[in-house]
Amino acid sequence: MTDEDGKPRDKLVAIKQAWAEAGRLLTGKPDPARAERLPPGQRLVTNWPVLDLGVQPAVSREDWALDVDGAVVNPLRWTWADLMAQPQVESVSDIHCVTQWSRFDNRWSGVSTQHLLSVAQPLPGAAHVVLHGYDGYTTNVRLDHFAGDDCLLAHSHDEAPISRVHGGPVRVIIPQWYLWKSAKWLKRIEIRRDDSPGFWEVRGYHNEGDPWSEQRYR
Ligand SMILES: Nc1nc2c(c(=O)[nH]1)N[C@H]1C(S)=C(S)[C@@H](COP(=O)(O)O)O[C@H]1N2
Ligand SMILES: [Mo]
Repeated sequence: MTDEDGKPRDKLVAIKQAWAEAGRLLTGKPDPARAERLPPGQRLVTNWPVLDLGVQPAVSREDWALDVDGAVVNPLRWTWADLMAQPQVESVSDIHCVTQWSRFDNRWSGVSTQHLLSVAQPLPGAAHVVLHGYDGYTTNVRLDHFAGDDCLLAHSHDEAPISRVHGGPVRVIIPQWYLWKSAKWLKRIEIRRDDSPGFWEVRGYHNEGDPWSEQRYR
């Protein structure tokens, strides 16, 4: 394939190839509801769009700290060194953004939310989480969803430090939901008994955000 200039349309080819590879997984997925790897209404991209509120805080590793507070036995503050001293995990997952792009096979490394919760120890009755970014962004997620197997506090993407525009030094990754739940520039994790809708959730977005059932808007 060529464009008007007669050059190969590398990008289009790569996208189509990725589509074909996704199709190849049709028989490999145990869950018939997940036979398609691309959720309804999504299109596959091979770049990585940047979305935020227009503020991209510059937080160095030295200045970064994470507070975990609220309904926990052990409120804590982790510096960068503290985070790196925790057990590290890797997890590969797909990104689905509510603005209709999806990106396959993102390799994240960092600390699992399950480990974080084992240290902080939510109190009986704790059921909700609010994630706070250095830019003032917030998003809410149910505690049991936040504790999903593939959820993590990520510092690296495809073996490189997460860049500032994508939420470095540390962002949350919750693969199960649309990407707006994956707070960038993570500053604070607030564990709560009651729910408290975040920035987009109070502006008409769904309280959960399952891409497979298109939980885009409330
Ligand atoms: N702190 C913070 N986290 C955020 C946002 C934001 O504005 N601030 N935007 C959310 C939205 S709406 C999306 S789609 C994703 C975009 O992540 P990306 O820029 O790495 O693609 O980040 C989410 N996390
Ligand atoms: Mo978004």
